[in-house]
Amino acid sequence: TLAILALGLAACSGADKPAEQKTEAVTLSYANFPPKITFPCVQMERWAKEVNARTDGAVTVNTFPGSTLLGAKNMLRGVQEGQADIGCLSLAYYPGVFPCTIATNLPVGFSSATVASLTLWDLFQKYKPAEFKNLKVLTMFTSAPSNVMSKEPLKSLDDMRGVELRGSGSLLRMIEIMGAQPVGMPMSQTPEALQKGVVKGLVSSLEVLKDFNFAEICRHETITNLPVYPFAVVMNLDKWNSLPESTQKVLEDLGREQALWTGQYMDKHIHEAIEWSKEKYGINIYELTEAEQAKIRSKGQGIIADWKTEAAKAGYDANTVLGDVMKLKAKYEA
Ligand code: 3IO
Repeated sequence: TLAILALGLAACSGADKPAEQKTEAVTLSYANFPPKITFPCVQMERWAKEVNARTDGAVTVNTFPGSTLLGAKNMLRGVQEGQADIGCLSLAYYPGVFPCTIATNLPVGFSSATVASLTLWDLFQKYKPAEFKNLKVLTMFTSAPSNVMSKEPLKSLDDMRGVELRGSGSLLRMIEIMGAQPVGMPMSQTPEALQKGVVKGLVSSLEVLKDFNFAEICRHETITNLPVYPFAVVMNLDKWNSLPESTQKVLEDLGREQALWTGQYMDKHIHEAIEWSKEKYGINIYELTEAEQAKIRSKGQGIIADWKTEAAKAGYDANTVLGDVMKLKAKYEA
């Protein structure tokens, strides 16, 4: 009876490994471009903690927020070349590089970061697009729908005419459509550009009012429900291939969960940030008229048409990809 019991225990703990042979310890570096308190870094810390716990301490993740290891624009190459093991990419900062997954940056009217993040993750899983070749995608998520934050009140499209607004990706075209002056730069350069007056406002999700203290300088917010910004967390492929199978499984099992966690964190944090900004700075919030919103939506169709051309050139069946985005969006909004 004892022998049978011992065999059973051995099988449960993995019979091919002696019990004392633990998974080899590994330390991974994880680079991020914005400051530590912002949502890409909050999700990074959560991921690092979960990975350490779920590997029973075998994997330690050293995090580098605030562009201390890699910045917004050299993140992709830095991870490909192994300067960091893991990096957090804002896909809109790399025009033309991610023709498939950038579909989630189109003006399709996502209602939340949770819906958009799960849509992006599922889209990636379906297509496994070549745009991420030589990388392991660990998780993906998005910001919440983008709105205008500005120094002066921009209550109408008339008010926006010629006003320099910072954005990236499709948001640059949306800024142009609204009649404002688009200025492209990563989020990490925006505090300085606002300070210096190079831009009069920005277009992104509203939690930055609190996390970058933009509410102090941008007291006026115009609700526009513009596109979300998609992100990918990627690992150097050689590093991935060097990891034990058991560790790889932990990381793979965390991918979708982390996308959901981050979307939910963002959606909740937006509300906190708006309340905080109202109390601390008395920010003003404006809505465009229905006619102005309809005009923006209608002109946004041109961005979708141009994306289709680009995606087709890259070898994708653009109508099917966009159809998948719309189907997933409807599924997660239900
Ligand atoms: C973003 C990027 C860094 C820190 C906080 C943020 N909130 C929303 C974004 C989206 C983005 O990449 C951008 O450039 O607006």
